[in-house]
Amino acid sequence: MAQTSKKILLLGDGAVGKTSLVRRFVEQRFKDEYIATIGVNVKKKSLPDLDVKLMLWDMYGQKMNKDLHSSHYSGADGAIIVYDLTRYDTFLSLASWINEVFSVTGKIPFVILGNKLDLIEKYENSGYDDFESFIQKEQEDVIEFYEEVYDEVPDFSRVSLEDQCKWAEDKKYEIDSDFSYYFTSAKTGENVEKAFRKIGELSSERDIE
Ligand SMILES: Nc1nc2c(ncn2[C@@H]2O[C@H](COP(=O)(O)OP(=O)(O)OP(=O)(O)O)[C@@H](O)[C@H]2O)c(=O)[nH]1
Ligand SMILES: [Mg+2]
Repeated sequence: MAQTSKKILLLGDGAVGKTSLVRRFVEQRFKDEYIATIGVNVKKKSLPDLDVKLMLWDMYGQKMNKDLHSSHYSGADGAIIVYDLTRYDTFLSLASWINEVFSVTGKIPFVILGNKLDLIEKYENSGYDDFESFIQKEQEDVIEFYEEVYDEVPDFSRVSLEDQCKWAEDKKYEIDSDFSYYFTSAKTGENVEKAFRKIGELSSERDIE
C-alpha cells in the first residue's frame, strides 16, 4: 500500500527546540549551537509500520513576522507544539499557538512537548538551589540571541509539573479536544520517537474516522 503523506507543523516560541527535535527524530543527532530558523524547513520521515510519511514543517518561532506563520498552516494534518521547560513564558504561549493554528485548520490532532527535560534533571542533580543562575550557564546561546535581537534576557523559570498537567487537563476540556502531552529531550532523545509516532498515529486515524 502506498504511504500517505501527512503535513505536520512544528510550532512554539523561539529556541524551545523545534529544529533540534526534528534533527533528533530524523537524523538521530543533536547540536548545542543555536541557529534560529528563518522561514520554514520541511524534513521527511517515513513510518513504514503505520504506512505514513511525515512531512515535518519546522517553522521559525521568533516573534518577528509572526503573521506570516499562519500562511503555512493550511492543509496541515497535525501539529507538534513545543515549549521549553526552563522558560515559563514559552509555556504561557501554548494557548495562543493552539488558537492560531485552529483558526486556520479547524480542529486537528496535536501533541504538546515540554522540551529540554535533561536540563531539569541536571539541575535537580546539581546541588544548586538557584534555578535561574544554573540555567543561565546552560542556555548561553539562547541568551546571546535574545540580547542581540531583542535587547532582553529570556524569562528563565520553571513551571511545576503538577501545574502543567492541571493546565493540560483544563485545556482539553475547554477546547473539547484530546491531546497527548510529553516531556522530551532533543539532547538525550528521551520520548522524542514516542511523541512523533503519536502524531503519526493520530493523523492517520483521522482518515479512518
Ligand atoms: N539541553 C538541551 N538543549 C536543547 C534541547 N533542545 C534544544 N536545545 C538547545 O536550544 C537551542 C534552541 O534550539 P532550536 O532547536 O534551534 O530551537 P527552535 O525552536 O528551532 O528555535 P527557532 O528556530 O528560533 O524557532 C539550541 O542551542 C539547542 O541546542 C534539549 O532537549 N536539551
Ligand atoms: Mg528552529
